[in-house]
Amino acid sequence: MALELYLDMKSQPCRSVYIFAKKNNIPFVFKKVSLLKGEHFGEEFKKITPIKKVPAMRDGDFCLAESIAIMQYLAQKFQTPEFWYPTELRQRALVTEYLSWQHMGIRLNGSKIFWLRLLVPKMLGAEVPQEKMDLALKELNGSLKLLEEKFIQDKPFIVGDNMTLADLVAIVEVIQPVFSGLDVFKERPKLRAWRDRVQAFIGKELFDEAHEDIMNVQEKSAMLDASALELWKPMIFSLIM
Ligand SMILES: N[C@@H](CCC(=O)N[C@@H](CS)C(=O)NCC(=O)O)C(=O)O
Repeated sequence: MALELYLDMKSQPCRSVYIFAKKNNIPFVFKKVSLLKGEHFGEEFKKITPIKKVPAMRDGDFCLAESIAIMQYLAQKFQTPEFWYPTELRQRALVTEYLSWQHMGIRLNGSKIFWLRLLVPKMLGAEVPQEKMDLALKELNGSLKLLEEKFIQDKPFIVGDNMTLADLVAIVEVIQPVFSGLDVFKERPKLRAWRDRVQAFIGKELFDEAHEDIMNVQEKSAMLDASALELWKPMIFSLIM
């Protein structure tokens, strides 16, 4: 049975798993789980993971959730090149440090901006209170400053001269607010140079292919039906209340 990846390409962690698998020529079956249609709440997907979030993976009778766990599994199973997840003690610790920090350290703040700037007004027609927006921007700026000053510093990549899982996981999160019209790279030349290196490493074709769906999210969110909106309302209101 072929390895299955359950993905919605509007999701940042799904894009990192997708890029990782494609870049390493790992064969897989793409199983689309539409977040906007609420398919991740369905009975079928619950059998893959009761966590009810994408990405998820099935390899025979083995199911796994969480993007980082999936990529580490794939790296080990398919013996991907050493640079992705180096075995040297300190290098690996630094990759793990970033991967542990990023969930709350940057993903949360970048996602919040994406929701507040794009999906909340578009999906709900709701106005976001200015103080909520200001606070979210302040938090994102703090995250980006840490990414530049603590993690990237003056190195080509987060852990030094080579691309690792840390850079892949970082780029998909850092770029998410850009699709809501916020240019996070403006006035951040160091971050911009790092982005260019990471994108060049991944390759323009694969990078663009992975981001095609999110680029069109504005039109797609406008086509949502009311039942799908109901699924997301509690989460959306928690952001603006
Ligand atoms: N820590 C998880 C995060 C997974 C996650 O939050 N996925 C989102 C999409 S980006 C999701 O499925 N959300 C559905 C929901 O919250 O109901 C990972 O890295 O895989």
